[in-house]
Amino acid sequence: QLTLKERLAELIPAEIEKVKAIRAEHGKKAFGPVTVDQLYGGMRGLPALIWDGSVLDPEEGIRFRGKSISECKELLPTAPGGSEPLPEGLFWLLLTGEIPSQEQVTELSRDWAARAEIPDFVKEIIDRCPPTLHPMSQFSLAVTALNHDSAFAKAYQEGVSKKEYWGSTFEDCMDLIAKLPNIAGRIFRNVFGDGKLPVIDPSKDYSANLAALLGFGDNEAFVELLRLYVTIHSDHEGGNVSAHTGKLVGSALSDPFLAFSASLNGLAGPLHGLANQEVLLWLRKMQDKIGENATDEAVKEYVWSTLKSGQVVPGYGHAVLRKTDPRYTAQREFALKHLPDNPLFKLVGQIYNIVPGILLEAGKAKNPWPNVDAHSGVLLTHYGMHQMQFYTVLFGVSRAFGVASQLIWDRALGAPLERPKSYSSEAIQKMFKDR
Ligand code: NMX
Ligand code: MLT
Repeated sequence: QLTLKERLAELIPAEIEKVKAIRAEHGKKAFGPVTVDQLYGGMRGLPALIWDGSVLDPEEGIRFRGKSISECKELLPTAPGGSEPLPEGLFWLLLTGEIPSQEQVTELSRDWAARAEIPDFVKEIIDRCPPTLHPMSQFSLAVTALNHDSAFAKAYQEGVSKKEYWGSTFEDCMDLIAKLPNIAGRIFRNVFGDGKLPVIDPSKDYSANLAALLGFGDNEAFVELLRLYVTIHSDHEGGNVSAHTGKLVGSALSDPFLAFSASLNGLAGPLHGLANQEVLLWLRKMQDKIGENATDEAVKEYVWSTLKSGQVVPGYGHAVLRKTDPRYTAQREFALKHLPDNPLFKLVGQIYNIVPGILLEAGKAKNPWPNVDAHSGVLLTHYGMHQMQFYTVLFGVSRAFGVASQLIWDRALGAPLERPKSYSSEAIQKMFKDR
């Protein structure tokens, strides 16, 4: 059985030829006009990036290498006795477009466990952060510091040929993913707990080790949740803030640690990954204000008060999606199976029946339906992870899978420095003066 790196090495030459052929045949063809509104409007819908791991359809949601979440759940290997997909398999799929065997996935778990240790100075950096520093800032600091041992940065300094960039990028990406559980576990322990951290167990899969480092190793349902969580949060095509940032920074040949720490800084924003923290805070505030088991009328009033005070309803809306996020649905299915009577889960369901109507009536949001963040916190808190400020760290661990996959392909395909053109408002006025 081939290792992931061996399989990639086989796939790369044909992919380089494929891209050459696409460019030769279609390189000068236009997607259509670019409007001034797109420049002012956050580039919505602007075709600007190549991203192979996943594509997002506004109606249907995400497909990883052409496979929907349900198909991934059906096809990807699971843990013995488990039913959720192993993120190891998803990583293989993102990189190769192929479904790995059980042995290949087990080998990946072992490889990541072997690479999991973090340098002492990185431990010290995390330990010296005040517990009041947001876990996402600590996360980003630690990932940046991993650049100390970057194989790509070293190879580049030694004058490696462009054709060989992908090999050391692959090693860095594997190291990056492998070290995230130890970083996340250390931040969690320092900020919210105490005691010793367990060591990574090479006989366990990635999510089982991550759960153990967070203090939930004995809870098999939580481990299953993490398998699903990491899988569905891994990738959401290339234009979202964290993915695009990682690709952009990587295009300067900054190594994967520098590129991914930049992704994390984007993910830490409340309109992006921090929304999972914001959702739970909002739900708790709602319960404080109107009590548990509140009537629909009271919930409606609370939602309106959020909007009227100029805030967004966290967990609702999306820049691309125009229907309920299938990642929300996947988490709902998990909840129906494992925690159907949880009061907060019931509240999330109640809100689902109320918020879209209100957002439509308010008339601004283009998509009134829930996104992934509307559901994730409820599942985590059900199992005892009440520390909302940590939630986005778990999103970050997951997002590394998608960003890393594309960084490897970008270096394999010789993706150039990203450098789009910007315009001043004055230049736009001049340009369209008589048109
Ligand atoms: N609550 C209130 N207003 C909203 C919401 C919402 N959930 N969603 C969109 N709007 C408003 C938006 O603020 C904008 O207002 P204005 O014209 O005053 O600037 C207007 O509706 C049009 O926005 P859209 O074009 O629908 O959305 P856009 O593509 O600009 O932004 C989000 C997408 C996701 C940033 C936006 O829907 C939002 O702020 N949602 C709440 C935060 C959230 O859940 N973010 C997580 C997204 C998923 N993730 O993990 O990254
Ligand atoms: C994501 O997973 O990155 C979010 O849904 C945001 C996006 O796709 O823009």
